[in-house]
Formats: sequence, C-alpha cells, structure tokens
Amino acid sequence: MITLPLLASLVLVQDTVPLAVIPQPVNLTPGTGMFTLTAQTVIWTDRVSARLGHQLAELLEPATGFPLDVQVGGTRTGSRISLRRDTSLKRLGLEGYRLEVSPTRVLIRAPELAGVFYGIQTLRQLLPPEIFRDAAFDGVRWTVPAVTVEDWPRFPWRGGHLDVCRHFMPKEFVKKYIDLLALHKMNSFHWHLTEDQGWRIEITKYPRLTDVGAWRAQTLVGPYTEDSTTWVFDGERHGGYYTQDDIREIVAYAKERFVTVVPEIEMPGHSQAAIAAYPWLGNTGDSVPVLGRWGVSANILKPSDSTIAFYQDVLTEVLQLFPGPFIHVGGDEALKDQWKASPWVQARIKELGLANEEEMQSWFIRQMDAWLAARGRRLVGWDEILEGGLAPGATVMSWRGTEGGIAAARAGHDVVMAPGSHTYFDHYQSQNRAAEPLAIGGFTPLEKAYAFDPVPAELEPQYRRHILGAQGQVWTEYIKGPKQVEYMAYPRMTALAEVLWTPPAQKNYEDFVGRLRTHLRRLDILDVNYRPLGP
Ligand code: TNX
Repeated sequence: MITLPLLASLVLVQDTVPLAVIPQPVNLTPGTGMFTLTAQTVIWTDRVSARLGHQLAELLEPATGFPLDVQVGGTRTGSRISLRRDTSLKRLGLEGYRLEVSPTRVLIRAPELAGVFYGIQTLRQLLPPEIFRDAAFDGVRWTVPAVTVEDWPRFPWRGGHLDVCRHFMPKEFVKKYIDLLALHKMNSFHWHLTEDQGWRIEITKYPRLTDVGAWRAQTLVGPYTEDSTTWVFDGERHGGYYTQDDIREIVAYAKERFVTVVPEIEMPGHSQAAIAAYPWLGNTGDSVPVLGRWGVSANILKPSDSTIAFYQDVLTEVLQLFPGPFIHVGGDEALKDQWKASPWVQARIKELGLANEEEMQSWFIRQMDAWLAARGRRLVGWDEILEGGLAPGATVMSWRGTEGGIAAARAGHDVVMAPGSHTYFDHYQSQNRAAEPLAIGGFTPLEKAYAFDPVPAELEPQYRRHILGAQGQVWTEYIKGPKQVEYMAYPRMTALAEVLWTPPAQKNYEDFVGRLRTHLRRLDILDVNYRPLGP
C-alpha cells in the first residue's frame, strides 16, 4: 500500500527533473528555489504583448484548469507572469528574449514580440511535461525552477517542409505540424503545394487545376522502380486540396505562432497535374493523367508566353494569400527531353538568343523572378535553378548536397541548406529497414541529423552571412498520412531545431539525447507518433 507521505514525494519528483529545453538556450543560469503557478497567478502584459498574454493563458488553462487573469497595464503585485517588449534589449536581435524566473514571478522580455513568443515556448518546457495535456490534471504541482535565460537563434531561416501532393494531408494536421515547429522555435513552413501527382491549392481563375489536377485515379503500390512492367496500382482515387479560405486560416494560424508560410508552386518540371488540367501548358498538347507513380515525369511546361502568363495569374492569387517575403517556384528535376524534341521550343531558344535547354529553364525562372521582384517579393528555388544561370534575385535551396548552396553564396545569393544527406526526413532512420515502414531509401539517423552544420567548412567567411539557415524535408511518396509524417519527422526535427538555434560550440549529442528523453514525454502527451529512440 502506498502511504500518503510517499505519494507526496512522488508528486514532488517533478521538482528535481533536470532542465530539458529543446533547442538548448544560449545562456541558461539556474537560480535557487522555484516559482509555483496557481489559480491566483496573474498574467501581466504591456499593451503590445496583450495578445501573447491571452495566448499564454490559453496554453496554460487546459492542463492546469486555471482560468488565469490577463491584466494589460496597471500595477504588478503578487504571483505573476509578466510579458513585456523591451527595446533596451536590442542586442538580443529580432527573435531573442530574456526570461527570469524567481519564486515570486516569471518575467519575459524581448526587443520584439517574436522573442516574447519564444520566451513563452521555453517557459512551457520548464513546466512539468503534463502542462501539454488538454484536460485538467491535478497530479503535479505547476512549478518552474528559478532560472535566468538569455537566448537568441543562430539562423533566421529555421524551416520545416511538408509535401502534401504525393499524399494529401488534412488541414487540421497541417496546423498541428506548424504548432510543433513553433514549439521548437522553428519559424518557417515550406508548403509544397503542386506536383505531378496532385495540385493542392484552389486558384479561382483556373478551376480545373483542382477539379482535375487535385485527383489521381490510382497510386503505385510498393517501391518505385523505373521498370514499368513491375508497376502495380491500387485502383483507388486519391486527392484533395485546400480552398483559399483554408489557406487563409492556416496562414493566420501560423502567423500567431511566428511561423511564415512559404508556398511552393513548381515550374517548369513536376507540373504534370497542371498539364492534366490544361493540356496546352504542355509541349505535346496530349492529354495526360495526374501521375499515379513516383519518380520524375517527362512532362514539362511549354515555355510559351501563355504559360508564363498562366503561372503569373496563379502567382497573383498566391501573393494575395501568402504575405511572406518568399515564394518558392520549384525548379528541380525538370527533364528537358520534350524541349529537345520540340521544334517549337528549339525555335524559341533561338529566338530568345539562348544557348541550350538549361538556359531556357533559366529564362523561365527569370520571368518569375522579375515579376515577383516588381511586386516586392523574393523568389526561392531548388538548386537546379543555378544551371543555365541564376536569376538575379533568386535565393537557392540546396538539396543535392551543399555544393549548389556554396556556389550561390559565393555569387552573392542567399541560401537555405536542405541537403538530402542530413535534412531529408523521408529517409530511413535505421539500418534495420525491415523493422521500419517502407521509405524512399537513405539512412539519416537522429545523430546524423544532429551533426549537420548548415555552414559548410569550405565556405569562405565573407560569404557565410548568405546562409540563411536550413530546412527539414518531408516528401510523402511513401508517407500516406499524418501519423507517418510524425514518425518520420520526429524526433529528427527536434535535432534540426537545435542545429538551427544553438551555437555550435554548445551542441552536445549526449546532452541532447538526455533532454530529449524528457521532451519525448511532452510529445507523447501531444499525441505525436515519433520514432522511439534506438538503432
Ligand atoms: C527529389 S528534393 C525531389 C522530390 C522527391 C524527393 C524524394 C527535390 C527538390 N525533388 O520531388 O520527393 O527527391 O526524396
């Protein structure tokens, strides 16, 4: 039988749990004693932080059952959590914050509101993991160890990518994915919205993009090989898309969490779903189906003025939905065979004074770059956009290793590192493939994801400022739904979050795994289907 004093000490075990914040803060100094959150605690904010005060109250209420008072302005006394913008802390940068916890109060100050938000994320991780429950729980005391934290990120682009084309992901899950990014102080969501296998964004001017392009008749079963005689299809219609209203909702949801959404509209390759909807976008004029298999498609957009105009119309609607600075136009894996075979394209190449098909692709991307720049936006594309000459305003996302990123940085362009070797979370996490769900290949265990450095050693110091950061990719050919996305993305995304936030000299894999063990309890409570630790 458990006696009462023993129960009490069990409850108190929480008080001795080591600090387990991911990503590891830059400076963290433990103090003495602890703050205890009670129903009497008041959340005090200045005027500009009022929204964040209410957001914090909403985060704390479900598990604690405390409907905490949010007081904007006025005097501060008693047990309180204070949130305040403090321009004297400018040295902490656009996203940094200072968090002080003493037995009487919690104080979060930051030069910008993003920092206040990140201070709140750290505070959540200093509370018992049960704070993440979504119904009242009275099995713990809601304590926060006394501590002083000064913290800011290493990189401004801390991204997570999600392919919703190979398999459609419901809106509610997209929000959860964003929520998880924000919990790990990630600030960019790359939403891969168009593909050979599906077009997922409503464009009111061109309804067939979703009427036709969002649906495929069948999907390949099992692993893809180039030998078409081995292909077996499931015969099941698959698809879905986001209405413009859905998108506005998700973008607003992300904004409240200081996450910028970067939409990707692929061109000129990976566009078969668009060609299925409007065959004149293609080179042959033939009708093609929305692709039901993986691998690269031979279908590529016809580089005509009407195709350019069509895609600029699409981007016009995209710009209205996505207020962020960056628009991703793909550019990867565009097979040029149809361009080589087309007399029309060959004449076009000559007429434009271009040397070859690579320059034709660069011309295509340049039309978009200039068009976006004229509207105050920035183009980002996969590293193939370097071939045939980089558009003047382009930012490069380097996926085929880091070489493309290095070349772009040396040419004075900004870069987001996304190499397959370290940041492709569709790759296997174990060498024991039989024990894992079917994946595309590769081997990227947690330790390798953690070891990644977005700044290549060979990049000369004067170009390093062009490395904006990095991004984790979740391509979904073999990932059929949300639970499997979580399995592939977590815990590797937590490792990447630390890569992107914590100074390299402070990274330590053993220490990270120690904190991760506590952190996984949080993810359990949040119902994240992460892959358990182990080989
Ligand atoms: C290459 S990465 C692609 C994607 C695939 C991925 C699979 C990139 C820019 N293109 O279309 O889904 O490999 O890992």
